[in-house]
Amino acid sequence: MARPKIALIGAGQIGGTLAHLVALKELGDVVLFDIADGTPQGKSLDIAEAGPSGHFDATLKGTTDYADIAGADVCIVTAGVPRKPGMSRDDLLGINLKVMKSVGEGIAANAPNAFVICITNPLDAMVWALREFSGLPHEKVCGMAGVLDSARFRHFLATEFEVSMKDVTAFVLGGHGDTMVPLTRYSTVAGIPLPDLVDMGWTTQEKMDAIVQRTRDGGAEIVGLLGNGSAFYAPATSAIEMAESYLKDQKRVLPCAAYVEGAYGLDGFYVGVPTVIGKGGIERVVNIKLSKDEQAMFDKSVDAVKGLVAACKEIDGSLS
Ligand code: A3D
Repeated sequence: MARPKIALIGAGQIGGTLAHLVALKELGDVVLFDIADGTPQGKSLDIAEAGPSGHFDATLKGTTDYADIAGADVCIVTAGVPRKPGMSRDDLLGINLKVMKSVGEGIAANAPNAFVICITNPLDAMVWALREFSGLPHEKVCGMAGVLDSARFRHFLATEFEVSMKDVTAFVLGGHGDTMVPLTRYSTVAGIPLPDLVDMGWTTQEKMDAIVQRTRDGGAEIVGLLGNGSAFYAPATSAIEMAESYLKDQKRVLPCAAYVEGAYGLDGFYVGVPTVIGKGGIERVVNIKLSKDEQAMFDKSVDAVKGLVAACKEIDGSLS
C-alpha cells in the first residue's frame, strides 16, 4: 500500500521540524514546499540523510512548485512570518493574509481532498481565510492551537505537582491569543479536577492562577527568550498529533480551531473548541456546558477573533 503523502507548506522552523517528525514517526512521505528556493530542498535532503541512522523509511522532496503536492492526504500550513519580540500575533495579519491566499489556491488546485491543518498566525483568522481561499469543506480545514496551548498548560501543571505529564489532562477553549480560556474544572490529574487539587492542598489558588496566566502568555515567553522567532518544537509536535489522528482514524478528542455551527451559540465560525479528529476530518465538535463566567470569557475570545476576521475582509474585498 502506498504511504500517505504529507505536504508541508512552509519550510521554516516549524516546517522543518514537522518534516523531521513525520519521517521519524514514519507517518508517510513528505513534500516540503516553500517560496525560498533552496530551503525546502536543503532541509529535505538533510532529513533524508538522517534516515539510515534514524532507522526510518520515508521519501522527502523539497520544492517550490505546487504541482508536487498533488494528491496530498494531509497539508500542514506554516507559510508566512512569525512574531518578533514586542509583536502580537495580530500584527502579522496583513502579510500572512496574502500568504493564505496563495496557499489556499495552491491546495485547491493540487490537493483538494487533503485534511488541512493551519498553524500560521493569527491562527483563528488565518484558518478562516485559508478555508475561504481554498473552498475546501469546513470539516477538512482546521487550525492547530488548542493542542499546543493545553500541552503548555499540562507541562506547567505536571511540573507544579511533580507528576508525569502523561497523567495530566488540560482543557483550553477559545481563540489562540491573550483571550484563550483554560478551563480548570475540566483539567485533571488522573481524573481529579484542578479545583479539587487546590482543596486537597496540592497547590494554592494563587499558584493555579499564575499557571493559567503563564499558559496564556506561553507563546510570548518563548518569543522573548529566542529573540528572533517563535516556538517551533512544541507547535510541530502538536500538529503531528492532529495529523496522526486523521491518518490513522484514531478519533482523538483534541482541541483545535474548528468551524463551529450551532454549538457554543456560534453560527458558522472558526474558534478553538474540543473536537473529534478521524478519517472524516473534524468529525464532531464537543459541545460542553459552560458556566456563566466561562461563557463570558469564551464570548470575549470569540469577539477578539471576530475583530480579526472583519479586518481580513477589509484588507481583501474578495472575502465575503
Ligand atoms: P519561519 O521559520 O519564518 O517559516 C515560515 C516559512 O514560510 C519561511 O520559510 C518562508 O520562506 C515561508 N513562506 C513565506 N511566504 C510563503 C508563501 N507565500 N508560500 C510558501 N512559503 C512561504 O516561521 P515559523 O515556522 O517559526 O512559524 C510559521 C508560522 O507559524 C508563523 O506565522 C508563526 O506565527 C506561526 N506559529 C503558530 C503557532 C500556533 O500555535 C498557532 C505557534 C508558533 C508559530
